[in-house]
Amino acid sequence: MLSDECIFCQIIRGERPSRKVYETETIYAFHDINPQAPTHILIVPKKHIARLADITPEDAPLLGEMMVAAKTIAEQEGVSSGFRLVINSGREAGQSVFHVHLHLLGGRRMRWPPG
Ligand code: DGP
Repeated sequence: MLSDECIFCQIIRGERPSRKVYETETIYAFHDINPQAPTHILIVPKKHIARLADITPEDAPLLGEMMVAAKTIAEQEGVSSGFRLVINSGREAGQSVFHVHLHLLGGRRMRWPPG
């Protein structure tokens, strides 16, 4: 299910440009427009789910596929020796686009706590 107004759904449908790095039947991944690291990729399920807080047990395989995609993309982008995955769920956590997405960050030293 794709949502008309959602910008990530528009990217998935090809109605908004993106720099795609990976695509399967269920997942689409592209460069973040506002990169926070030398490598910053967004891994997005094609199914429209607003927040991680809205997933159901039926979504478990899809979330697993996102993790496998992250590993594959990290290798493809040359950052498999060290990368970070982030999901912001809810405005308080910093989520600004309400379509679940996994941030893949790499290419620089990461700090902890993330802030
Ligand atoms: P979050 O704050 O976790 O919801 O992350 C949303 C990310 O999406 C943010 O890092 C910027 C990125 N973003 C927003 N609009 C676009 C867009 O139109 N194209 C691309 N490539 N990235 C976008």
